Amino acid sequence: MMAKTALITGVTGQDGSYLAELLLEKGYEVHGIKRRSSLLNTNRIDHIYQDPHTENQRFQLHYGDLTDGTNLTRIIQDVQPDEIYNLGAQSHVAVSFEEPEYTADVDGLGTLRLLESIRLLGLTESVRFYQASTSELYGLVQQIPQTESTPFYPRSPYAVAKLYAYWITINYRESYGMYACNGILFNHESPRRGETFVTRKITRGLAQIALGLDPCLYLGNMDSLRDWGHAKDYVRLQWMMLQQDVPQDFVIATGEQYSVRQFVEWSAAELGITLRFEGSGVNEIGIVDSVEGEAAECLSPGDVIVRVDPRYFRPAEVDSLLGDSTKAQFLLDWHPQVGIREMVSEMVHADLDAMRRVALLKKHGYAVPVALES
Ligand code: NDP
Ligand code: GDR
Repeated sequence: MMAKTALITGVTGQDGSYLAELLLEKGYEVHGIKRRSSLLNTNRIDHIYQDPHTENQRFQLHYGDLTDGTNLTRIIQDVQPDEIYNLGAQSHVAVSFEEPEYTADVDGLGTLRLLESIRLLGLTESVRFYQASTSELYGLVQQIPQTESTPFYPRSPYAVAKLYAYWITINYRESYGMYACNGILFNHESPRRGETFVTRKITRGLAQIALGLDPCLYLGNMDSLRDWGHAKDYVRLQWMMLQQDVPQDFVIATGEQYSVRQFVEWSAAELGITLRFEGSGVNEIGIVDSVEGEAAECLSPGDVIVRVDPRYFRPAEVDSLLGDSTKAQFLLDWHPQVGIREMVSEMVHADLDAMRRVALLKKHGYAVPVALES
């Protein structure tokens, strides 16, 4: 059997990096699209980078952008992929309120550009297409838990753009018989999660506090409820979805829901800190109740280490998401393997290790890049 070829947009992101690893393990030739940036932006995939001068190179990067249709067409023509995973996006919900037009262009029209390139190149019968759809489509939730048939009610420019991408994917499937499908993925996290998403902001922020690098973590809506899974489990499903006889859309979730506050408590506990929350809304604070281990060198009972800052509130919030992935479990035999407490522990300890290195550099008088410190 010839090795398959995959093209991944968003290969430098959290999911793209795990998916590239998975496909390489499966023997694929993997091509990724990365954006040009003034500084290197490949740290999540540096460990699988292959020098272009090596023989039988199986991992290759191409400069590109989802806003540039001719570039996408050229890359698809050159690569002739069997599978395309469209993971690239302006993926931050809060940022989409600040950059709504750009978000629509990348997340909505970017998907159309890929599908249209496939069609114009005459590849509709040979290419399988995965679209990274999202639980944000449900927005103002109308049914709990959410399944493939729950009505959508997007609540942000990001979600509205992703709604267009969801439907244009189905439209190309129905109009041109393409193998194209949507994974409606609920929040998934990992040590590679972007630093400004709430889980990583919490694990990183608390690790800094535990080592005395920062006094306080500022958060937005503490009552928000999410269904958090592990990114590794979710990229496995992305691949499985393209290996079926018939293209279909699937919800991917754990079926468990917790608040942002609970995530903070569990993360603190991993660091030996027991937190007590007082007040509500903008006045809520997290106070150290007791502390043991390494964190006790920098913290004492009574210290306020979590505060709410309204600047992190969103113009319209998605208060509660809880997915039902029965269809994926039944038809694909997909089951999440990493539980939430295990994931919290993995993320906290990865950030603690990174922050210990920062603390060591500082202690010996070396300058620490702001990106590491803040
Ligand atoms: P990340 O934000 O970690 O990665 C996004 C990727 O898209 C990065 O590689 C980024 O490049 C790239 N990108 C951004 N803008 C463009 C552009 N204009 N052209 C080309 N590439 C671009 O997201 P995740 O890995 O977490 O998510 C992957 C996909 O899944 C996204 O589409 C996201 O919206 C969706 N999703 C994610 C969920 C989650 O919980 N993680 C849940 C449901 C859906 P760069 O590195 O240069 O910034
Ligand atoms: P989300 O993830 O918006 O669900 O989108 P995020 O982690 O940003 O927010 C989750 C919830 O936490 C609340 N929150 C905060 N969020 C951030 N970022 N920063 C804070 O300080 C903070 N305090 C509270 C938010 O209000 C929200 O309710 C993610 C992205 O990966 C999307 O691309 C993806 O489609 C969805 O998950 C499913």
